[in-house]
Amino acid sequence: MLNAILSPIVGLSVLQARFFRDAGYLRLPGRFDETDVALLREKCVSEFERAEGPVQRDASGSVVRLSRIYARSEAFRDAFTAPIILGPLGSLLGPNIDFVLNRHNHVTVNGSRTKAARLHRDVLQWSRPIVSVLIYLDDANDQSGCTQVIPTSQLLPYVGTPNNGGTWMDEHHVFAGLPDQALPVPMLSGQILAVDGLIFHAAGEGSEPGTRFALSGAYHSVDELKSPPHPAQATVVLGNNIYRGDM
Ligand SMILES: O=C(O)CCC(=O)C(=O)O
Repeated sequence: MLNAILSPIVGLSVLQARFFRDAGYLRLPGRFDETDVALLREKCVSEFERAEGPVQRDASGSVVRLSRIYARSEAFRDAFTAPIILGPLGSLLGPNIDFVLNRHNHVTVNGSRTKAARLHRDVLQWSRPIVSVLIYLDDANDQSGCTQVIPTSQLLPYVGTPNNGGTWMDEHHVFAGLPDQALPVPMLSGQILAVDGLIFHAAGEGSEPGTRFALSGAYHSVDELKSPPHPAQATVVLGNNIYRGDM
C-alpha cells in the first residue's frame, strides 16, 4: 500500500480552484513521498520490461507507453485514488467522481525523446470534459522534458474538422501562432499536475537522454444522466453513482 493512501482528504482553496478553471492547469498542493515514488517507479520499470499489451512503441520499437494500468497493480490504483488527488478533484468536480478507464489510465516514459510531442487536447468537447492528472515519478525539467501547456487554451472553441477541432493543434491553421505560447511547467518527482482535458498541452523536449516516467489518469464527475458507467469505461472513485434523469 502507498503511504499516500493514508493522507488526509483536503480540498483546494477557492482561489486555487478558480486558477484551475481560468488558466486550465494547477500544480496540486500534495506530493507523493520518496518511498511511494520509488515503489511506483519500480512497478513501472517491471511493467515496461514485461511489456504486456496494450502498449505503444516508438519507431525504434521501445515501449513508450503502457495503457490500462489501473487494473495492472494495486500501487497504480492507490496512486490514482490517493486523497492528495481526490481531495483537490472534489473541489473541481464535486463529491461524485469517476476514474476514466478508457482514456489515459497509462504510464509514459519520456526524456530521451529528440523532439517535443505534439500539442493536443485530451477530449473533443467542453460539454463532457475530463480533468487529466499527471503524477511525475522523476523530475520534469529542461533536461528531462517538462509538460508544456498553453494557458487558457481550454476556452478556445472547437474549429471543425478534422477531428472535430480537438486533439491535435497542428492540424488546424486557425491555431497557427499559438504553439509559441506554450509554457513549460517544471515539476518535481512525486508532484501532481491537474490539467483541463481541453487545454492544449504536450510533453516537452528533453535535452538529455534518460527516463522521465509519469502516470496519467483522467477523471470526470459522475454523469447524472447516464450513471452508472459501463464497467470497462469508468469506475467511481469518490462518492457514488447518482442518477437525476427524467426529473
Ligand atoms: O508527459 C507529459 O508531459 C504529457 C503527457 C500527455 O500529454 C498525455 O499523457 O496525454
